[in-house]
Amino acid sequence: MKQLFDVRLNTDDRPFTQAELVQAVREARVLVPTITDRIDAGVLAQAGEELGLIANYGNGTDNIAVNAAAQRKIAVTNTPGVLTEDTADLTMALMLAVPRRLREGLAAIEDDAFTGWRPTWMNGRRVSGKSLGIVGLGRIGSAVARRARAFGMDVHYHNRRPAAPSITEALNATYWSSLDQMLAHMDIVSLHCPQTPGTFHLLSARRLRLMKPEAVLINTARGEIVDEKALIAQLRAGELGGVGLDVFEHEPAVDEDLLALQREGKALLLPHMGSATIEGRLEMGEMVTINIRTFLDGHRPPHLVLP
Ligand code: 8YV
Repeated sequence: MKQLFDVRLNTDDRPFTQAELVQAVREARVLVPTITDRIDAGVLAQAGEELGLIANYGNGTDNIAVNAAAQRKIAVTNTPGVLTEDTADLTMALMLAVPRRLREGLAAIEDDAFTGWRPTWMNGRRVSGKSLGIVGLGRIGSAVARRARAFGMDVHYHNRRPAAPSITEALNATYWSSLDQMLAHMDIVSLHCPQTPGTFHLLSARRLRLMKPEAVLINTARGEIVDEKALIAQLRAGELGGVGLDVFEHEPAVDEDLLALQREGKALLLPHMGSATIEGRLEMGEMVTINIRTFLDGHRPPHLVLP
């Protein structure tokens, strides 16, 4: 970017304050935020005449008021595709680690508590032969489904509309038009929908209670999709088998109760690292650069996000 544009970089590896963001949108022609930068309608209202593009370094654009940007004729782009496989890999890691009690196993080694093999020692739950319910069979959901098939799981999914047969046939995926019905029948549920006003607390207290008591929930999408307090209550009551979370409702804050549940082996928590690979970050940067270059050259950027 330094070679191509006149850039001002945030080199501190800490998010801008809202005041610093306002300063940036007043002066810049292109803004490159990450998920930690909240470009809300208030920030956009203070944007200078020059600001024409918000080139998000990330796939999800829930950190940006896309409608407000469109009203001000500011284009928004994202980085789809390049973090799909990495996020699916990390989802799979959680999907194996939670039922097979990886964290407890590690803790046993670290605490010098391994005194010898026992037939009842560290018994978890098998994943092969189990039904996996994917909420949101998009790019990442499909990549998770492909992996899950290789691990012998039966793939089910809920979308607002059935996905194309070209996607679902190879996965042998069963469509559930009712999320409630699907939740009630799954052994493992994995969330892959975007965060929108419509998916806020999609997994509400009522829906969480529909899940089987031994079921496992995996969330590598967005924390706000799950009612975290209700999830904690459900786990506490022993009415859910376990949870693997890479995202949190009040990120970066991690609820104390979740940490306690992790110590008890009912939760496995990671710090939003689903897409964190060197390769992925470089490809995201290249995609951002292409979006900016095309925009500045007067073309339609390839990864426009529509309101
Ligand atoms: C990104 C993500 O790294 O792209 C997304 O939607 O959730 C992350 O994995 C982050 O958004 C960077 O801005």
